[in-house]
Amino acid sequence: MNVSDFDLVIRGGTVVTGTDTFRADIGVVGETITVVGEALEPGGGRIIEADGLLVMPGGIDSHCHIEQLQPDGSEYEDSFGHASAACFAGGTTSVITFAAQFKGQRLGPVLAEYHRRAARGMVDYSFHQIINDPFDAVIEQDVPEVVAAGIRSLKVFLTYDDVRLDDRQYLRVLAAARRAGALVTVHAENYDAIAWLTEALLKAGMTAPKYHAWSRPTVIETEATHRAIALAELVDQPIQIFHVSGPEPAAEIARARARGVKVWGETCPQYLVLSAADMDRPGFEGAKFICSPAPRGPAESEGLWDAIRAGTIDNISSDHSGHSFSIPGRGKRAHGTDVDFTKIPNGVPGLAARLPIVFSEGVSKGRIDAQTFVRLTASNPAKLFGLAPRKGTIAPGSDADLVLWDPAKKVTITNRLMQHAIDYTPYEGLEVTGWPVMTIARGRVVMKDDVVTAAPGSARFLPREPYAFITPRGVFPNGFDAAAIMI
Ligand code: DUC
Ligand code: ZN
Ligand code: ZN
Repeated sequence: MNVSDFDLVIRGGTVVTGTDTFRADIGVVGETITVVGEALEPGGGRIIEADGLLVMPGGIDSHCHIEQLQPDGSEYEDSFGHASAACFAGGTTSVITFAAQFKGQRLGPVLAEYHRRAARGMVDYSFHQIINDPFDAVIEQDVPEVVAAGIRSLKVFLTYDDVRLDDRQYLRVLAAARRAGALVTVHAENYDAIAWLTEALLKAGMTAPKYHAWSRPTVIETEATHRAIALAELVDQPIQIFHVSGPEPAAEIARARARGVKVWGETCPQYLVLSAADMDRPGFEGAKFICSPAPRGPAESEGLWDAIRAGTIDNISSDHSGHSFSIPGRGKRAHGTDVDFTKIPNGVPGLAARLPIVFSEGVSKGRIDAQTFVRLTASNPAKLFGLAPRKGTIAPGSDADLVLWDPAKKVTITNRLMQHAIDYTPYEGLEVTGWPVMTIARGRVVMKDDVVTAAPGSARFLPREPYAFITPRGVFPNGFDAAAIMI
């Protein structure tokens, strides 16, 4: 019997971390786990009985768009408050979202604005700094300053009008990241190929939502993935490829990793359970499923599970994008419904659905074990983005971010359960086995039985210190470090 002044003891659960599964009690003082042991007694604090439940680290969603401004002046519709509720509903306790630079902007004021927004929420947060315009002052002054302020990841788009970088600009960002000590995350699709195919589709009158997938087949993602990795290899700069949609782009990552390149791959639930056929639903319904890369099909989803088991894909984020469906003039209907697929905003909401879908499709269906689930959804993103060991594990000294999980509970996903501000979920009607019954964020119970209780403004910024995981290898194709010379 270990009697102590715990504020909270979680008793009798099966603790699952990224490396171990064992029965233990967890003692929490304030916001922090202090003991993982046996027969803990709180000595006056609260006891939560977790018999029959899995006790796992709170999820980390390292790719989600929240209150993010768009080049056309619109905004992703979920506020940080609503997004926080959705996170807690689905067992997620930390997010890495985005601070988006547009043409001509310096990074300091951009980052300050996103800090103001995120601080109003409840979920702990960091940002990837999006670089859309790598002009001299941004590269020379702003990137080092932003990274020193704890934002240790940059994000670039290789496609999309107004935000995409050409190869020369991408090289410049890679080199700046290398000098500053940051990871680069990449949206990898071929801009010119998409533009060319899109023009042809529109000329042929092929304008319905399903042709979104035709405008960006896998090969244009595979090519851009290859190129993103090759240029990162040239600079010797670690990168993560966002939202890998199938085994072919994943194979590019696997080949590079096999020769030692520091490249990591992420996928999202939409590539595991949705398909191009969803964009062919009647009328405007297909718009609900438009996202980029486009969902492929069951064979590609199975191929992604192979890549997950092989370790090529080691992180599953939501790519949560809040575009409402039914409100005229907003979200998916921003330009009306009688429009070609290029006028429909990209992205699907998924903060709350992420963990249940990955657990159900992965663990409950026998594709992965529970430890792999924890690695994919919490401990790997924590390591890759410099949040470990504070986040992503269950150990003395770590934040008391926990999700209590009923592995047998069967739930049919509905939009009401998602608790975001968006009026639909692309996963409506999906049956899952395994569901979060309680979420604890820094020692506070923030969700119990689908009821979220957390105070607006209780979010905390997670500054990220330099960390060894993303140290470049010091290997250049011909031994010449161009990044040290080219500003
Ligand atoms: N694709 C992105 O690259 N960003 C947000 C939404 C999407 O589908
Ligand atoms: Zn993207
Ligand atoms: Zn995204």
